[in-house]
Amino acid sequence: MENLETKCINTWCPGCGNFGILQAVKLAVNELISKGTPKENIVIVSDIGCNSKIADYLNLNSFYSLHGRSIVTAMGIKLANPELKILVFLGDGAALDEGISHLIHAAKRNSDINVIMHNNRLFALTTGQFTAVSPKGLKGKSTPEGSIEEPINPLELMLAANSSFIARGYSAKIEHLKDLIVKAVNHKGFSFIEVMQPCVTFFNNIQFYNEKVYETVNEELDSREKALTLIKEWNYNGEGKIPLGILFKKDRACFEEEATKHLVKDKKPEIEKCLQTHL
Ligand SMILES: Cc1ncc(C[n+]2csc(CCOP(=O)(O)OP(=O)(O)O)c2C)c(N)n1
Ligand code: SF4
Repeated sequence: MENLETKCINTWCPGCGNFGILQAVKLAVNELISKGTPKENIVIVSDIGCNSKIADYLNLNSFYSLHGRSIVTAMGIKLANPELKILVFLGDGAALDEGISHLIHAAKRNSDINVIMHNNRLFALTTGQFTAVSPKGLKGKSTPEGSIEEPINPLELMLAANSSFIARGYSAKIEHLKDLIVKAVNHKGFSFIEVMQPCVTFFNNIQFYNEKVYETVNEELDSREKALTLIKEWNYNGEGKIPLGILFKKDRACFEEEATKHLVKDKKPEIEKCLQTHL
């Protein structure tokens, strides 16, 4: 096992779902390394929020970004070096409020990056403001009388944005989440994993998730209709069961290959000359 520990003191609240995600990532990274991915080719791009401290707790190459811009930062890194395997960690506030346009465009472009959204359904680091996925009625710092808005369904959004890999995991199902992460990294193209992550301090729904989640194996992965049926089983308010697993996967050309194939073929001598001049 590769030692991925760092010297950083962990400041997550005891019992936080982020611990399960960290453990799943460690297992996934170890599996990728044992199957031939060089450790130095695995890059963490993290955002801002409780979730993003994960970069501090993993002894891997990493870059701190913020407010959903982690997604475009990751796209830039991937474009510069397509050999890299990039894991982007961000919260629901960053992905679906502050940086929602970046998420949609990365999915639309099929950029070969892996977005892992820690969904605790509120802004946790800033002590509990509502986000686009907070249930109607959620009481918090910004909604003392309860949120009056219906939540959006982020997986439905990803399907509409043409994401080529859509999955949902749960922070308490570590082995299952590890498998999702490995499969997402091995998928060529954009991947989106939503991880249900209880915030024990501001929105403790561990019991709710334990009762609601179930693992599914979708036999028609490239069917948009099937994916939509699974995705709509839960409405983010309360009703319905919560399916976990890969809910949609359909291969198509990825952004980095499309964007660079002409460049590499036609412009390589020019680029090399330019580099020589400037070095
Ligand atoms: C420029 C700037 N604006 C606002 C903030 C405050 N801020 C810190 S983290 C955060 C959002 C965190 O929420 P989320 O993305 O859901 O992650 P979580 O903390 O729940 O893991 C915000 C708004 C900041 N640090 N910097
Ligand atoms: S505030 Fe919530 S999300 Fe942040 S570390 Fe504590 S339990 Fe986890």
